Amino acid sequence: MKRILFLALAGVIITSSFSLTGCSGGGDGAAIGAAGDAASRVYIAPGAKDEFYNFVSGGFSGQMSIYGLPSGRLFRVIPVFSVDPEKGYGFSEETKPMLMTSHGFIPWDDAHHPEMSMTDGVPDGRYVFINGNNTPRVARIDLTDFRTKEILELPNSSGNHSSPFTTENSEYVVAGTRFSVPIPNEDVSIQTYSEKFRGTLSFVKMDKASGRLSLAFQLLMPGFDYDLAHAGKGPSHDWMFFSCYNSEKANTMKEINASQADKDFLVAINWKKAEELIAKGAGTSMNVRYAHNTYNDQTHSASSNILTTVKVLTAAEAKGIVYYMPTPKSPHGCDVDPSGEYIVGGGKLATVIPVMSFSKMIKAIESGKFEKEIDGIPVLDYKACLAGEVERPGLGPLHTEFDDKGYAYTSMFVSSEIVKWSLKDFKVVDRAPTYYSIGHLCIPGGDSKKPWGKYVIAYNKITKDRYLPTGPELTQSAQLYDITGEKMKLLLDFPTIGEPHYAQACPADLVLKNSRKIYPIAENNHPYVTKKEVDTKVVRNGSDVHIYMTTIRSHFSPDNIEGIKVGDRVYWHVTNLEQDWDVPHGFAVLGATNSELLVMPGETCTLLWEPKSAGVVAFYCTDFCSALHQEMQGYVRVSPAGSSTEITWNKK
Ligand code: K7E
Ligand code: CUA
Repeated sequence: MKRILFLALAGVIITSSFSLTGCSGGGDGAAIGAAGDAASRVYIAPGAKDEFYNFVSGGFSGQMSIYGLPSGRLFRVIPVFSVDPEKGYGFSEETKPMLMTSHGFIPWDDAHHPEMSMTDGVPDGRYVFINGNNTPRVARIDLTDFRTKEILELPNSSGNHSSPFTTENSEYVVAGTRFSVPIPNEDVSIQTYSEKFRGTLSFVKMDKASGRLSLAFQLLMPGFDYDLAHAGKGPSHDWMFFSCYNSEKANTMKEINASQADKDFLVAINWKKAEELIAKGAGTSMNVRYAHNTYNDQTHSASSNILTTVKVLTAAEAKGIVYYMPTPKSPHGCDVDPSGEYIVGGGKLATVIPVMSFSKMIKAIESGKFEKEIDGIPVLDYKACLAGEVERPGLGPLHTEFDDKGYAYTSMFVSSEIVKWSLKDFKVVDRAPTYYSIGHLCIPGGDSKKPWGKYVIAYNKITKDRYLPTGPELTQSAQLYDITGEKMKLLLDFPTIGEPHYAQACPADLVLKNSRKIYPIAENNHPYVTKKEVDTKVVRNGSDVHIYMTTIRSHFSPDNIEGIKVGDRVYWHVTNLEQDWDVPHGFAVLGATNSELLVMPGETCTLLWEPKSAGVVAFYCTDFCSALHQEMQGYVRVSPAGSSTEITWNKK
C-alpha cells in the first residue's frame, strides 16, 4: 500500500506541517536513533540462539521469510505462492500442483499477512497462514518442517487482503475482499458498480486435528473495500471484526472519491450465529470454480482439485449477524486488544485513533437504535460504541499491536513513528520515530490474548539513508525496538525480502519442540520411491523414461545411464536415503528448463528433463554434502531420436 496511500494522504493532509516523506534522516554512517547499549541487546554470540522466531510476509515476492529476534538474522525463505528454484518449489513434479488455480498454474502472488494458528487465543506454534492477494488464496504453512502444506483458492473474491485472520481457536481462518466485483462475476459496465458490485467475507474452516482447510461459507456484503480484520477473543470470542473503506462505493479515482465520507466502518460479524444459520440450511449454493491444493507428507507430493460450489449467505438474510460501526476515516488496521473488549480502527486519514468497546457495541445492538441500514445491515451509532479516542496521536494511523502491560502501539505512516498509548485512559505515553513510513508493526503475540511483549518491530515502507544503495530500489527494511521500559528504544535495523507487511513472532520453544529433522524413509509412500540402492533402475514407457535414483554421501545410483533419446520425457525420481539431520542432496542436469531439486533426508523429488540434442550430459549434486561432494556426479547419454541404443544403467 506504499504509493497509493501516500498519494491519498498527500491530497487530504495537505495542510499538515509534517513532512509527507517522513523524517529526513541524518548524515552518512550515523547510527540514528539507536540507544547506546543497542548492539549488546541484539547481539547473539556465535553458537547462541535467538529467543523468538519472526514470520514476516514477503509482500510482492509471494513468500514468507523467517528471522530470528532480537538478532534480525534471516534463517529461511519459505516458498508459498511463488516458485523458488533454490528449493525446486513449483518446478518439481511434486510441488507444481501447489500453484494450480482456477486460472491454471500461477507462479506468483502478493502475500501480506502471516497469522499463526491459535489455541485459547494464544499462538500455538502449529501453523502460519498467509494470504495471496492478487489470485485470492489462503496458504497453510506447517511449522514442523517450515513448508507450505495447503493452498485454498477463494472464489467470489478479488484482492484477498483482509486475510487470513484466525478466530480464537482457529475454528475459522477468515478472509475478506479488498476489491468488490460483480458477484457472480459477469460482463457488465463498471458504471453499475454501486448496484452490482459486492464484497465477500469468506469463512474457511480449519480441522483441528489435521489442520485441513475447507471453505465453509461466504457472506455477501455491500460493495465496499474490506481491508483488514482481527478476531474477537474472550468475551468477543464469537465475533470477527473487519475494517472497510470506500463506503462511498466509488469506482474511479478512489484516492479522492473514496475519501469523501467522514466515517467509514468497522464491520462486526457474529460468526458463531452465521455458522448456526448455515447449519440450519440458510444460504444458497453457488456454482463457482476454485482450486484446493494439498501436500501429502507420506507421498511427498501435492495434488490439486477443482471444487465447484460454495454456500453464500447475503448480509440481509443474516439478520442479527452483521453490524456496521462508523469509524473515522478510511480505516486500515482493525485490531482487537488482549482482553477482547477494545477494537481499534486505524483511520489512515483520521485525526484520532478510535477505540470501540465490544460491551457497548452489544448494548447498542440490544437497544436496537440504529443510525440507518445499508442493504439490510444495521449501522450502529458511533458514540454509542465508542470507548474513547486517542487524541493527537500523530498522522496516518495504520495498525495497532499490544504488549503484556496494558499498552497499545500504533504505527503512524505519515508522521513515521510508533505511538505508545495506554489502554486505561487512551493517552499517548511515548512515541519513537521510525525510518521511515512504517506500515505494520508486530509484537510477539501482540494480536493475541497473551502478548509476550519485549520487542516491537516496525515494518517500514521507505528506507532512504539507512542502507548502502542498491540501485533505484533500496532494500526493504524492519526496525526492532525494546519495549521493556517506559520508553521505546531503537535497537536494530534489518533488511527484509519483498515488501514486509504484517508479521508474527513467538518464542522459539513453541516451534522447536515440534521441529522435524528428517522424513523417515520407511514412511515414504511416494509412487516412485527407491528405498535401497539395489532397487535403482531406469524404465522406459514409450517416450517417457522414469529414472529411479537414490542419493547417499557421496554418490548417485545409478550414475551412468544410456539409452535416453531426443524427444524423451525423462523423469528423475531422486530419493535421498540419508536419515541424518541437515543432509540434503541436490540434483542438477544440463538442459533442464526448470530448476534444481533439493531433496531432504528420506524424501523423493522428481525433475522433468526433455533433452533437445544428442550427446553426453553431466549431472551433479548442488549441495556441498561431504568432503567428496565434488565427486557426486554422473553422466547420461542422449542418442538421436529413433536410434536403437538400449536403456542401460550401472549399479553398485
Ligand atoms: Cu501493508 Cu496489511 Cu497489505 Cu497495512 S497492509 S501497511
Ligand atoms: Cu550430495 Cu553434494
